Amino acid sequence: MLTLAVQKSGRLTKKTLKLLDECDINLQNGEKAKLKTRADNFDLEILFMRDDDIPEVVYDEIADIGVVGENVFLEKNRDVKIIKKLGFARCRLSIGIPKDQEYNGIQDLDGKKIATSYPEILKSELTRRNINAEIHEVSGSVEIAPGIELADAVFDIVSTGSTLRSNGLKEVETLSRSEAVLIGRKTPLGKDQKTLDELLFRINAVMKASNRKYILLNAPNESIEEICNILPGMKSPTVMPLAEKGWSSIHSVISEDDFWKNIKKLKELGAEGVLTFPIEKMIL
Ligand code: PRT
Ligand code: ZN
Repeated sequence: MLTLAVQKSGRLTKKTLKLLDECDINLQNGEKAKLKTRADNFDLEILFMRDDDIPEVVYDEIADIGVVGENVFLEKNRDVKIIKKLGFARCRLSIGIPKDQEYNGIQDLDGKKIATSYPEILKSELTRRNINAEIHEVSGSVEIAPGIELADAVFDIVSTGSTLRSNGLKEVETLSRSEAVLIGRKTPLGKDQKTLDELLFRINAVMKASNRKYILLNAPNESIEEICNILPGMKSPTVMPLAEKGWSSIHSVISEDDFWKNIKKLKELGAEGVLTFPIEKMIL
């Protein structure tokens, strides 16, 4: 059976379980499962644990695959591989300094003391940029370090920036970015490889569909060609005559971005009764 390690309780948990649900994989006990659970309808076992332990258990072959932030994958530096980027839990890893302090560029960090929970990532990013700074490892509450004179700067995960701001810091440099990734061991999976391939096929179908909508509208026949150019769909749009003469119904697939970019133009072309629906899965 394929074994997947999932964060027990944190920023990755809900979205990982939602992704499995969208792949139509039903877990016994669902979100109430504590340490481990199995899928009812898929050859998959789930182990719940702290995200920091996931690269290690995948390396040790206790789990075959796992979901972690790319930052944890990089920091733990275990001999495991990224199988797929999953597109959620996006964040950046940035340098923050006291907000009143002047900053003219990365060379200002030379000789400074930087507090972080990600010393390995910071070390490699600074080396890559030829900066020599002292790295001070802390396990949590990184942002308070400059305030208590433990460090001159911090290197931490930033999403909205509000944690930095509320600690009197400003974000001055992004050194790395992260999103949730599916990791796996490098050694062969044997017969479980087939299950992983099936899981990846489903994940791809769900991810492709995730920012797309099914769009349906009515249009005067003379606009069909121009509207079809705006809505190319997967192969080409479906065009069906309406009961009312001179009008057709057009069905297609559109990204959320393109929908908002083009809706005014579609209206100008005479489109009426525009409806959009979420798409669950998309296989090209
Ligand atoms: O308990 P366990 O060890 O399993 O969890 P954890 O506390 O180590 O991790 P968790 O659940 O906080 O985050 C899991 C993963 O989510 C991280 O490894 C990142 O890959 C990703 N992620 C995405 C984030 C954030 N966004 C995020 N904003 N992880 C942490 N933060 C924290 C950050 O540390 C800082 O304190 O949020 C604060 C910054 O947020 P803003 O919005 O104020 O800028
Ligand atoms: Zn953690």
